[in-house]
Amino acid sequence: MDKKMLTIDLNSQVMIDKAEKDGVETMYDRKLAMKAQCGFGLQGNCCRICGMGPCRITPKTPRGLCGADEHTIVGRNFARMVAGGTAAHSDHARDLAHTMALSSRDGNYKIREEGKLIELAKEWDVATEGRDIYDIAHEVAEIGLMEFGKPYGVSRLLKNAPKQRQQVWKDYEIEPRAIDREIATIMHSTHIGCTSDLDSLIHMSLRTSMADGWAGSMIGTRFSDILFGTPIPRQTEANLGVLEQTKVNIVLHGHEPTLSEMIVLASEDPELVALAKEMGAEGINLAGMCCTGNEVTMRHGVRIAGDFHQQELAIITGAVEAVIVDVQCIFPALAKVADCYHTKFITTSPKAKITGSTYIEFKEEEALAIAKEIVKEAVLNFKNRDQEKVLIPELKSSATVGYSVDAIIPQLDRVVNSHIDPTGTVKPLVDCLKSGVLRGAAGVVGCNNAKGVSNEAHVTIMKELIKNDIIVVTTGCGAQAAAKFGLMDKDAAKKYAGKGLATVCELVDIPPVLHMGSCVDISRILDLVAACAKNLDMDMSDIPVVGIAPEWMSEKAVAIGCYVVASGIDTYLGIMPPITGSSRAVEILTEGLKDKVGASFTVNENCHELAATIISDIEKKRVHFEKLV
Ligand code: CUV
Ligand code: SF4
Repeated sequence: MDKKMLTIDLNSQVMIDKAEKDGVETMYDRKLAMKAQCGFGLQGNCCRICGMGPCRITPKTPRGLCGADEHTIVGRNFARMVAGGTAAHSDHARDLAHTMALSSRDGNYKIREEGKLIELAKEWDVATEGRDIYDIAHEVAEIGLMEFGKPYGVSRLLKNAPKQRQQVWKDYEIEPRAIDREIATIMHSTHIGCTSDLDSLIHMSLRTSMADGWAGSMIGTRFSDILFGTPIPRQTEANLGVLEQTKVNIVLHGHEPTLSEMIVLASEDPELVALAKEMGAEGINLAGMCCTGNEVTMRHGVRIAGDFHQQELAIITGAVEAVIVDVQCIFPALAKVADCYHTKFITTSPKAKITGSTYIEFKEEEALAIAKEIVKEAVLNFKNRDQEKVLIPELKSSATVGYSVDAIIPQLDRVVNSHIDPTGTVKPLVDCLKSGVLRGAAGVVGCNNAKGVSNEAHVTIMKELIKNDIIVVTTGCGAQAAAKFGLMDKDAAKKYAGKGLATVCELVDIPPVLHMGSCVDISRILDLVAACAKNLDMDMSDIPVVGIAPEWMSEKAVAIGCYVVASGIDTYLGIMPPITGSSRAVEILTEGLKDKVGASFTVNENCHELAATIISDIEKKRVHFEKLV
C-alpha cells in the first residue's frame, strides 16, 4: 500500500516522501508494519487487571480465571479509559488552578479578565465588594482546587446546566463528587474482585466523565480565560506551510497554556529577537500543534503548524529549531525523528519525561525566565540547520479563529462588547434553530486516528454538515483539520454551506465552522448548548445539537464522549471503541442510555454513511423540537 494514501493532507504526503528519502521512520511506516492488531484488544475482552491474567475471552474460555465474563472485562476496560481521560483533562485544570493561586500584580501570571473572575466569584459565593482582585483570585483558586478533593458534595459547576438536565443527573445519580474521588472510585471498583456488573461500570463511567466535563474541563477553560484572556476572533493560517525558511521555527506542542503563554512572551523578547538576527535569522516564528496550538491561536493568532498526525512531519521539514512540549498527545517517537535533524526536542513537565529528549523543567514560579531559556536554546540552534535537508511544503490556509462563547454570542447578536447574559442573548441563534434556517448545530471534535485516513473523516463530515445547513463548532485536532482545509475561512460559507447557513454566515460575518479552542474547551460548547436550552426553557436533550468525534483516539476522547452523552447530546463516533467483545456493552452505550440520559452513541467507520445518519437524525430531532417550541 502507498503510505501517502493514509492521509488526505497534501503537505503530509510531501513529508511522507521526504521521510522515506531521508530514511526516517514515521507513524505511517509503523502503521503498515503493524499488520494485524490484537483481536482481543480491539474487542476489549482481554483482561490484565490482575497477575493471574492476561485472560482472554473466547467461545471455549468464556470466563477469566476469576470468573469474570466478557461484559465485566469490557466494562472494566472501558471505565478505566474514562478514568484515564478524566485524570488527564482534570490534572491540566488543577495546574491552572495552582497557577491562579500564584498570580500576582507584578508576577508572571496576572489576572487578565477581571470581569470573568468576578462573575465566577459571585457564582461561587466569594465576597467581591471592596476586595483586591488578587485576593479574590486566590480565594477562587482555592475553591477550584477543593473541587478535586472535597470530602462532601457534588461539582459546584453543575448548576450552570438547565434545571431539567440537573434533575436527570440527580435521578440517574451521576452528579460527580470530587474529581479525584471519581477517578479513584473507578480504579478501586475495577480492581479484581470489585464491580462485575456492567450497568454499574457504565454508570460509574458516566459519573466520572461528568467530573471531566462539568468540573475539570470547565475549571480549566474558565481559569485559562481569567489568566490569559478570553479569545476573540482573529486571523491566522494553518498547515506546515506556516514554517519559515528565514526564521527560527519553534513548534509548540502539548496542552497547558501556562507554558505556551510564557513561550509566546519570550519569543517577543527584544533580546532574543536580536539574538535570532545575530544567528542569521530574520526573527522567531512560533507555530502551534495539537491543543497547545489551539490555545495560542485562539488567544494570539499564533499560526497552526499541524495536528496530532503531523508532529513527526513538522520535524521532517528540517526547518524546525525546537519542538517544545509539556503534556499529552506527544509521540515518544519525536526523540528519534529529532535525532535525524538538528531539531531540539525539549520536554518540560515532570509528568511527561520522554527518553532521548532535552529536559528543561518548567516551574510556574520562574515561568518567564525558564521560557526565555528554552527559546534561547532554539535560537542558538538556528546555525545548525542544514539547508540541504530543508523542505517546507507550500500549502497553508487562512482561517478565522477565536470563537469563545463570549465572542460568538455578541457576534450573532450583532452587538459588539455585549456582556453575556446566559439566558438572553443567545436568542438570535435560538431563533435560527427554531425557524429552521439552521437545521441544527454540531460539535465536531477530537483527534486523528491511524485506523482511518488522517483528516478524511473530519473534513468529509464537516463539509456534509455545513452543506445541509448544520452549523459546526469544533475543538482539538478537528479544528485543525477544518483550518487546514479552508473551512474556517469566511469564504468557505459561499463555497460549501447550504443556503440557510450561508445567509447566516454572511449576515453576521462568520465562517461556517467555528474554532472554539482546545479539547478542554469543549466546556465552551457545553456552556453554549446550556445557554440555548435555558433560553428555550428546555432540556439540552431537546434541541437539535449533536457531538461527533470522527477520528478520536485518546482516553480523553472517551471521557468526552461519555460526558457529552450524559449531557443529553447524541454522540457519533467514526472509530469503534474497544467494546464489541460485549454485546450488552454495545447495547447499553448505543441504545440503553437513551432511557437514562436522553442520548446515546452511534458508531460507523464509514464517514459518508456516518454523515448521512447524523443529518437524518438531526431532522428527526427537529420534529420533536418543533413540537416543543
Ligand atoms: Ni487535546 S486529545 S490528539 S491534542 S484532539 Fe488532538 Fe487535542 Fe486528541 Fe490530543
Ligand atoms: Fe483474569 Fe480475572 Fe485477573 Fe482479569 S481480574 S486477569 S479476568 S483473573
